[in-house]
Amino acid sequence: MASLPKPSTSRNGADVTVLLGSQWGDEGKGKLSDILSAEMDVCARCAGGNNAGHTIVVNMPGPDDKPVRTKFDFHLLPSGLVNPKCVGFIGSGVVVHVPSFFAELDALEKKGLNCDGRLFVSDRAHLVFDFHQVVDGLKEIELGGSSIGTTKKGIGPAYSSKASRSGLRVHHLYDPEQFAAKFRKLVEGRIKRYGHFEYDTEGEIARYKAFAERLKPHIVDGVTFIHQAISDKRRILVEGANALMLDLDFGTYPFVTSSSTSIGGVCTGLGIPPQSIGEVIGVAKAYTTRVGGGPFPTEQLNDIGVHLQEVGAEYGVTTGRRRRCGWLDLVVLRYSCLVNGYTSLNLTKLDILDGLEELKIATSYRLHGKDLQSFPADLESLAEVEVVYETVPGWKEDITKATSFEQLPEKCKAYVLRIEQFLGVHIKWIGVGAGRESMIVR
Ligand code: 2SA
Ligand code: GDP
Ligand code: MG
Repeated sequence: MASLPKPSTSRNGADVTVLLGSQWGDEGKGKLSDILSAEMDVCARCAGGNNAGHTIVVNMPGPDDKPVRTKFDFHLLPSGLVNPKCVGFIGSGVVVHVPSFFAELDALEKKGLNCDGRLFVSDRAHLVFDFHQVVDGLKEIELGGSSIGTTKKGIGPAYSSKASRSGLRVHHLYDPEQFAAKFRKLVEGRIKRYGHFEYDTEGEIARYKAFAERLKPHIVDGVTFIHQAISDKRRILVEGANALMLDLDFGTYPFVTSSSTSIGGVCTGLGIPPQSIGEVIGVAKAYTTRVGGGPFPTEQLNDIGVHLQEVGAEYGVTTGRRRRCGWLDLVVLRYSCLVNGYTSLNLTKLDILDGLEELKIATSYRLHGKDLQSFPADLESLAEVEVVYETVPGWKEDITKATSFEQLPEKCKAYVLRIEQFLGVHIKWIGVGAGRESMIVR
């Protein structure tokens, strides 16, 4: 791999670099987050919870100092923690399931990653409880055929508690009486709404008393923490979870997650002003995938879809679900660029297209014989659009060993340049394999 430059100079001299998913998630954000975090002091999460799944493949020192290929799956914790000098921060906009927090932390430590003194959680972050996960499942059953296809991690119900102003935040753990009273009320409310479900309310209250002690060293005033880091000129990477098309406002509602996964969520989820943000990097897969329900205009329910799914190993990192697959959709990406204002892009999994005879790229949508001028809000329209494709030749060569753009086959370069030209955003990184070393920097 060519040596990585520091993230390029930002638009306004600001130091916070943001990395966001530009499609429906699983673009490979974790991998770039890991690479950039080698140069960062802090890697922060601002939205979502342990619904996210980021896989990172790195060489860890093994016995006799021989490198051992190691796979890390991150869900709630920031992926940057793979780098021993990087501090992880879970911001106020994240919803935290404390048992999963510790399970993930323990799993990392088992694989040789010591996170002592370098993982912090905002006291304003909301808590996800097991009853939220039960309710997530019950809501999906209630929706029947039109279910969202959630991860059942309780994300929607936890953000509902937050929005309805009855949620519990991390700081509530340290006022046991208030915590117990609010907790009982919350559970009662859910039982009233969804009918009786088995739940050991008092047992949970006791369990959280113990969790509170163990969590204490990790808790900080989230606003002070991040502003101190900014004024100390720390290099900060914000790692987006999920993606623009799953954003509560700008995604394919209601087939979305329940947080702001777009650029706005960075400010609201960390408590920082927009002028502190410099680079905004969009991560885009060279084709498209989606987990869960909802319209997907370029989906390929045929051999191509199966090929992408199998060669790309497209399975959910959190739930193991098969991901739906289709051609690259530039209508989605243009909309994504508009909302998030990417300053550069990382095109990932280009190697998965190796060997395909020809490739299709969606360049516009038509509805009832007319070109659509923008991405439709209405899902019924989205489900009906006719996709206009450009067909380009594929390449036969294996690109997984390429270390520079120049080494890529001509047809592969043309594919990258067509995307760049259409979107008008520089493709600075190109992923050609799962490992940390398989990243071309332009
Ligand atoms: P939720 O659980 O309420 O956030 O689900 C709502 C929708 O958001 C989608 N969603 C995701 N899409 C892609 N990847 C996600 N993370 C995991 C991964 C997914 C997995 O990295 O593979 O393991 O299944 C993720 N998390 C939420 C979800 O599919 C719903 O469409
Ligand atoms: P995230 O949620 O955006 O972090 O992405 P996921 O980790 O859920 O899914 C991306 C998958 O693709 C992971 O298994 C990565 O190891 C893998 N991956 C990332 N970039 C590349 C790439 O350029 N090529 C290949 N072959 N795999 C990649
Ligand atoms: Mg993922």
